[in-house]
Amino acid sequence: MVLSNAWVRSVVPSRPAAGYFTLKNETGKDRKIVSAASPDCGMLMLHLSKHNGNEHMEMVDSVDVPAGGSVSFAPGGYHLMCVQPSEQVKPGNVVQMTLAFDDGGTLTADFKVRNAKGE
Ligand SMILES: [Cu+2]
Repeated sequence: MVLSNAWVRSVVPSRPAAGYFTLKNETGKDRKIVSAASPDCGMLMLHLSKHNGNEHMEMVDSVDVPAGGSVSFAPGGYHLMCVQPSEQVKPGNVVQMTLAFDDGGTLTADFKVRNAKGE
């Protein structure tokens, strides 16, 4: 699994923040992301944004990452929802987040915190 462009958008400190990344599956086997965790988030949930007139998002149980393929968590689609950001979650900082997979494996990476404009 190769993770790139990992970042968190912090709009208002202490309000829920969304985490984004691109994950490439080079394991040769289909995998699913089944959960996520971070010491700086309280709960870290898998969310999917939907646009049906209003901004709306729902929790998902898992996200497929097919063998040889990749998945993008990006504004307007899948994201990690950092429910209770710690004081570390502010633009310029880096926080660690861990993804867990259906085979029991995990991947921990540094996520750069950016502001509302993604800067
Ligand atoms: Cu969300």
